[in-house]
Amino acid sequence: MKVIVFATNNEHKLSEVRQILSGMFEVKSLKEIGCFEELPETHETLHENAVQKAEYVKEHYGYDCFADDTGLEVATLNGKPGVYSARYASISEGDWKAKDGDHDSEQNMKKLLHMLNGKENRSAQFKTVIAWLVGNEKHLFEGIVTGDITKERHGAEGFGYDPIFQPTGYDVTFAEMSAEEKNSISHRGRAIQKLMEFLNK
Ligand code: ITT
Repeated sequence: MKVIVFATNNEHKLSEVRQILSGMFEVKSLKEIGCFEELPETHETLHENAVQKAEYVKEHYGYDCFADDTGLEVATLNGKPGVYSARYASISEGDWKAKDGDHDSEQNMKKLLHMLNGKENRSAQFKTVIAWLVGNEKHLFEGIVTGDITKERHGAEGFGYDPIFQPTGYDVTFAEMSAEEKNSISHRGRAIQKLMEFLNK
């Protein structure tokens, strides 16, 4: 089986992507190649950040690899938190006072529910951009799923903002779905689907 490195420090993403690509690729984690550092993610777009993470691993560790950058874009907040989704709660805004630390999903959801308090329009979309760096080639794949931000958390599956994201056409959140069900319709699942169509050409 072909070996590919997934340039992520997010264990949840790793297990989702391993499940989707199982039987096709052996997906190695950063730990498995001896990379224990935070990857740089300094740009203003998902595309640039995905490329930056994958290029960093390819340049420093020499493996073919891919990276995923994901954002939750909320219509009434002009697309925020978007590229800042991982550290949304650590940004002061309106009467929200910054909390310490990145990647605190509980605080990130708390802030988002706070920012949407009293708003009628709760529509949002998850967007994933995958940067695929193999040999000398670089390819980008994008996946989107639309939905609504619920008023309260529901469910315990998944990760990140899943307990407050209800995809269009469903009456449950991502956190109330099995991993397989989420993968079959999610932003990440769709981006990987496009990647697989490309690979099968
Ligand atoms: P890497 O950069 O190491 O891949 P990360 O967790 O920093 O991991 P992102 O910057 O892409 O990844 O993620 C942005 C935020 O969006 C982060 O807080 C995640 O928890 C959240 N997120 C990403 N994918 C998600 C999903 O499928 N469901 C819910 N939340 C998600």
